[in-house]
Amino acid sequence: MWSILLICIGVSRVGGFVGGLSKLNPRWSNSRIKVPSNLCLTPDSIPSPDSIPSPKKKKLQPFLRFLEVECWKKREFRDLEPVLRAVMAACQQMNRLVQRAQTDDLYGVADPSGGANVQGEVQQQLDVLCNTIMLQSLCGCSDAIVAVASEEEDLPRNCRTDVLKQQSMGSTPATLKMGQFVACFDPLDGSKNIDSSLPVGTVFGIFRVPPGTTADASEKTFLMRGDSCLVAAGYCLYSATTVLVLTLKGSGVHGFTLDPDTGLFLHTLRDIRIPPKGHIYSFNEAYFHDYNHAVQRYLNALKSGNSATMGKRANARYVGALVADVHNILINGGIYGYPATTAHPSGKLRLLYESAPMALILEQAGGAASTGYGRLLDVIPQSIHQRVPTFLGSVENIYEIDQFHEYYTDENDEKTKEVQSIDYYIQNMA
Ligand code: AFP
Repeated sequence: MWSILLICIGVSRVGGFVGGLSKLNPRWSNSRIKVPSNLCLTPDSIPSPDSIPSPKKKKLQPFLRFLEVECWKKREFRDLEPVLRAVMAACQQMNRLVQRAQTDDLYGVADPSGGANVQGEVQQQLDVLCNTIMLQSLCGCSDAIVAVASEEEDLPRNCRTDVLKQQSMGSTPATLKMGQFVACFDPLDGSKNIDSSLPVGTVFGIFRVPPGTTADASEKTFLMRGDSCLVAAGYCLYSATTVLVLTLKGSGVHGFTLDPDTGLFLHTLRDIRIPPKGHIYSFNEAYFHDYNHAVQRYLNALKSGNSATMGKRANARYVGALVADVHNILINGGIYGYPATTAHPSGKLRLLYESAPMALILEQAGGAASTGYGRLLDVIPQSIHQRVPTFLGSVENIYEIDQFHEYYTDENDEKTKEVQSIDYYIQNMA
């Protein structure tokens, strides 16, 4: 009884608040979503979902139509159209899995006896499920992708003979078109976040083997420089909304939000351009004392208001899932960093299926990606699971972190260069 009374009082206050707002702003009184006059809910008075007016839908282009047009415009992407369609369908499936993880008891470790992936990280049930979905979607729809490498797999896998388990055809008949692409992916990045209902994501990159090279599932095939060979990259963020972000090199970066009513990915973010500088920094500061002096100095500059790009407005954000943190930076500007630490001298992020795809997306959106010592997409991988120190973000923020690396070394915490000191830079960059 008391609780019903309290709810009524609370609701009448909310009603009063909304009423007050409508006086301030006529949009509230004209809103299509009316606040019911009797909000003191009893089971009988709860409106059925059908009686709640649905907001007007925007006219947005579906992902598949966008893809059709883009792949028609650029011949070099035509073979990728079925692949990217399948990736979109995979994202829809994985989104459902993520949403159902807790109710359907899908979360938790895959192998309670301690099974870890090749990185030594404990695999979650969802990692394994999403890995299978991505393998099938990249390999199952066409011959374009010859082989795939995943965070969850020790070695690359041949699409035809290993993933689809088709008979090896021996020497390839002349009529059979051989694919020119290989794909790398992290099926469920940040999967530890699932337990606490925080965002997670999927990252993928598609590489075209250089002319004259035959793609196969050998590790050697995958050791390509991102700058010349990474032709498409994307991620899907499962968060407050589910967003698929895609770049086909040279065609900009586009975002598609999953419409929960229709199940379609719709073109909500057209030609995303990252601001030239931003005020958000996204680092795991718990490792501060394990970072090199350049990064420590940089973080101190941000916090003390001495950053050329952020001034006194630096703002920290860290979710602990690369996709979520980088998406935030892509939309609002700033810098994401996973630097080298004493425990991980090359950082934690994997070049081929985390850092390089994100670097391509950032660059195509007008941003930058660096290792602190040079452009990230120039790094030539030595192994498929290679890690790399990673800084992604707005051009000016990335330039600034690179400057700190140039001026401060670990051996000598003093400036190593006298010309253009960091103070000079701070004065001249703004
Ligand atoms: P998991 O996929 O193992 O959860 O790792 C996620 C991740 O690779 C990346 O998404 C995060 O940015 C980063 O690790 C977080 O690592 P820290 O917990 O060390 O900050």
